Amino acid sequence: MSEDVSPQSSGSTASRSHDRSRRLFRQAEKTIPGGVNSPARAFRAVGGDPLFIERGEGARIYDVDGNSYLDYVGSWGPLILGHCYPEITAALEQVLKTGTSFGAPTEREVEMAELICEIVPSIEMVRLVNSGTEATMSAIRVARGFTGRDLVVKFIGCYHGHVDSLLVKAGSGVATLGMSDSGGVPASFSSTTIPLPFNSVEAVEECFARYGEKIACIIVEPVVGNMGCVPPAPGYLEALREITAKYGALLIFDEVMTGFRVSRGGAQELYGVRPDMTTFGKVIGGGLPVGAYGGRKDVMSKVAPLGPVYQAGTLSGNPLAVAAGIAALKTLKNSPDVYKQLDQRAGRLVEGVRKAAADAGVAMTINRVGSMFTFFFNGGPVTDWDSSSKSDTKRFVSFFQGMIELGCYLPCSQYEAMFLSAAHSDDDIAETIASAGKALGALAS
Ligand code: KE4
Repeated sequence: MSEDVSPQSSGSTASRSHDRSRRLFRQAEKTIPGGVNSPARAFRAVGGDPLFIERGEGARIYDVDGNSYLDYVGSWGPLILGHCYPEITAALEQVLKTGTSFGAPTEREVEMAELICEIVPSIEMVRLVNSGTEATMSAIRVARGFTGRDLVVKFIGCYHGHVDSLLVKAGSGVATLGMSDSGGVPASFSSTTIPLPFNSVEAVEECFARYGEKIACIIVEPVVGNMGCVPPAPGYLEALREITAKYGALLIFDEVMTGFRVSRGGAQELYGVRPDMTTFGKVIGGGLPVGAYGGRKDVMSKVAPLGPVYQAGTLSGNPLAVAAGIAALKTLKNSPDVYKQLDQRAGRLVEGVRKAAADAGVAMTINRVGSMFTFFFNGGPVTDWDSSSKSDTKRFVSFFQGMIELGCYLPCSQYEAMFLSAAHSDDDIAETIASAGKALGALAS
């Protein structure tokens, strides 16, 4: 066996061996690009090798070396009820006996669609897909089909999945037609995307004054999770609603992360702003691959086979994933206090860490909406990509590695949201605050 060279073996995690993870990662790198099936997991931003996870239970995950962690990633948001939630597991066991996919309509898909329409009033019709990316890709296609316009407005630092035209990094400032962040995306694909700074009403007004009649839609994370957690400024979402209506563009809320997360009805319920379309993912699959897009009936009537906008998927609405999603949504619908409890517990956790950072003399800004939050190593405020990107990522890395050593699994990037689940107990929160105190103390020393 080759000598163990990963930083984690250099004593930084003396009491925690990661040998099996490291070996598996070296093996994975031979056949999987970067050794991971999604770049976000690669630990590139935090150093060392990614941990290979063997199992999860409630609020905890266990890596292949037998180490236990309190999980604040929750599969990047889906596991709001925690790992191996009994009702979801039971629903899956039932489906396994009757067949996992038919490529034909099933009763469960009707139940799922009716649940989403019931819980999120702006959704009059909804189409199930297999990921958040498929949902956002389809939603902007429908917006273009409905309006007959080409331009799409997105916001710098927002991520809507790996849709060619949405992988765009703007020039700063005034609305310009940006070049793509990703290789392999022709300039012509991203030339119809206008990236603007988040939380600037003025930038949106200027953009619409210039391009308004050609803009099909705005797509926005109503609470941004993908530059770290950044809430909308007071009145911002209302302004987006007003401006899009004024110019006949559609307002798309990308609630893949916030849907059924920041409240039962998502960010649109929390802030009282009704979009024309909404995209979902993560929580609605209960840990299995489910995405969805939906909204106004007149808009969704453009979707084939009803209308001219084509979108399809072999496994869309498959019984296995939909059964997990229904179990998750029914649990959330029938648990009157679940969101209040999530909010209170996350509030306690954040206040404890805020105090620990102050005690350690470490500059930290914490943004939180419900049970999604981010610890920014930043004097703050953090209100957009420009401020978020000024965070001290070196300090984040040290904090991240320290928390791993202490048994807390955080997102491996300063620019991601953390998530609390309903399975995290008061003791788990107390343990996390104590661990954060130690990790922050080590930073300051
Ligand atoms: P998926 O295609 O990954 O299911 O969803 C794409 C997507 C769309 N919209 C929002 C607001 C999202 O946050 C995402 C995906 N989120 C990332 C983490 N921030 C997924 C993790 C990953 O890429 O591995």
